[in-house]
Amino acid sequence: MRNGWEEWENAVPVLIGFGANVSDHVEGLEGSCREAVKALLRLKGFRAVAVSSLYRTEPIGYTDQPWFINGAVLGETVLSPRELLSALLDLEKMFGRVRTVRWGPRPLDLDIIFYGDRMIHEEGLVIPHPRAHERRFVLEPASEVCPQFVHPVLGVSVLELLKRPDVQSQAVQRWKAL
Ligand code: PH2
Ligand code: MG
Ligand code: MG
Repeated sequence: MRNGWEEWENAVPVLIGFGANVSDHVEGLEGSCREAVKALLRLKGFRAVAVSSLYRTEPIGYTDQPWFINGAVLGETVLSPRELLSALLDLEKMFGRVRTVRWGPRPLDLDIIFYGDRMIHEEGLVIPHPRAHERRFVLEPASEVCPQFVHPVLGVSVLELLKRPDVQSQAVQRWKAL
């Protein structure tokens, strides 16, 4: 007889990165990040294992925008990559995300960084996240929750990636625990 736990035997470890740099929350970016993590914790088919601190991070890519708050949630999921992606996109919409400038300001960005050791290259879904390995705003919080996680394409741990000089040169400051 199924008791509701069996499905979790096949749960896959996943790393989700989050970030925001505009907010109309009364408690600002910290408030939106807290709400976003709470919403993640309520997501059916996903359970959190560890939540990182919040980091203040300089904008990468499109630099003429405010600094971000970034963090990461290590979890496990019984959702497929597509199901997880669509749940995250729904959450972004709930937080008022309207897609305009690529890499531009946003009230909430939720990215699947790792989905176990799966490598996926599909329209709208690339895992591992194609730029995570070169971004300190992803690697620094990730190193708190899964330092030994090995990047399935590069075969290098999060901690090793974080030590690279081109990554270390990006400004990232640990701000506070959530
Ligand atoms: N996200 C981007 C582009 N640049 N910079 C920082 N610091 N943090 C982000 O989350 C971020 C970014 C595209 O998703
Ligand atoms: Mg992103
Ligand atoms: Mg995104």
